[in-house]
Amino acid sequence: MKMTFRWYGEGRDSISLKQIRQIPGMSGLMGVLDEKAAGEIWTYEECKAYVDHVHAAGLECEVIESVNVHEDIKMGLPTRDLYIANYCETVRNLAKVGVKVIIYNFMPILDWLRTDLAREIPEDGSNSLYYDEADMANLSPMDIVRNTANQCNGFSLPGWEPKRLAELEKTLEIYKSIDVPKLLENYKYFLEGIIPTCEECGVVMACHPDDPAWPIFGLPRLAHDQEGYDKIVKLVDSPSNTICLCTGSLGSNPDNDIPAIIRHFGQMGRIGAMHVRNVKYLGYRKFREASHLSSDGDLDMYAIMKAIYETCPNTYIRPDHGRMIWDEVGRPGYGLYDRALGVTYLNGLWEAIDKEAKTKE
Ligand code: DNO
Repeated sequence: MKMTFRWYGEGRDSISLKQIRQIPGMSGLMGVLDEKAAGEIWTYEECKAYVDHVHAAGLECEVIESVNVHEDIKMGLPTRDLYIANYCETVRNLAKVGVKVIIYNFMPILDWLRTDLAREIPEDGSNSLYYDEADMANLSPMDIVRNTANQCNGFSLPGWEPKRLAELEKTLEIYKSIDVPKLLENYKYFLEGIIPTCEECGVVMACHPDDPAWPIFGLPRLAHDQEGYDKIVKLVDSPSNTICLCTGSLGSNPDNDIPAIIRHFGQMGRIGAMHVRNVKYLGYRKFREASHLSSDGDLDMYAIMKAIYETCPNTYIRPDHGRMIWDEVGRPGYGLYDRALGVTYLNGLWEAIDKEAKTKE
C-alpha cells in the first residue's frame, strides 16, 4: 500500500508540500492540475513542471486525480472524438513524467455533491460535509451549484468548475434523452478510445464512484454499487480499466458492503487506487462525514484495511474528506489536521494487520 495525499497545487491549497511530507508514512500525492478545464490537453511542460515541483519537495507523484471527462463525451456528441484525442494526449504526457494511475469519474454534470459543506457535529463542535436528500427536494441543480460555491471558503472544488456549470441548464436538458444504457454505451466508446493509449504507456485509469451512491436530479449514473462497477470493468476488459474505490462514496449507501466490494474487485486486479474514509448514517439518504476512526462512523475501517491487505496490497490509498477541526480554515473536506490524523490511524491499522499476518506465516 502506498499512502498518498490530495494536493491542489501552489497557491490553490491551504496546505504546503512540506506539511504533507512531514506526515508519517507519506509516500506522495494524488495530484491535480486544478486550473485545467475538462477537455483541455495537459501539456507535457505543465505536467513536468508540476511533477518536478512535487519531487523537489521529497514526494512522489504517481497518481493524478480529476482529469475530468468532457461532458460531450458523456453525452455522446459528435465533438467527443476531439476530446477523446485530447484525453489520450494528456495520458501520454502524464505517463512521460512518471504518472501510473489516473483517477477520473463518469458522473453526468456534477461530481460529488453535498447539501451542507460545514455541518457542525454536535458531539465535538467540529464540522464536516453533510447530505440530506430531503433538503434536495427544495433545491434546483442551480441552487446546489450556488450554495456549494458560496461555502467553499474561496477555494475551487474538484468537479465544480464554474465554466462547465454555467451551461448547466442546457446540459440538463440534453440529459433528458440519455438513459443508463445510453450512458454506458457512451462510456464504452470513451474507454475504447483511450484504453489502448493507456496500455501503450503503462497507465491505469481508475473510475471514482458516484457520490452520493445513487442517482440525483433524475440524471443517469453508473458507478454506485458492485453491479454497476461489474459492468464498467467489462466495458473494456483490460488491466488498465480499473476503479478508484472510494469507501465513503460507495458507503453513503448502507446496502453496499464495502469490504466485500474491495475483495471482489481486488481479487480481479481491478482496483487502481482507493480513497479511504468513514461516513455516519443519519437516516434514509442522510449522512455526514466522520473522522476516519471506525467507532466515529458506520464503516468498519479495520475490515476495509484488511480487505485491501489481502486482495490489493500494492494499491495507492489516501485519506479523504477530513472534518474541519482545531479552527482550521481551508477547502471543505481538504484541511490538513483531520486527514493527517486519518493517515496515522490507517497506517496503524495496516501495521497491526501486517504484523499479525506475518506472525501466522
Ligand atoms: C471528492 C473527490 C472526487 C474525485 C473525482 C475524480 O472529494 O474524491 O472529486 O476526485 O470524482 O474525478
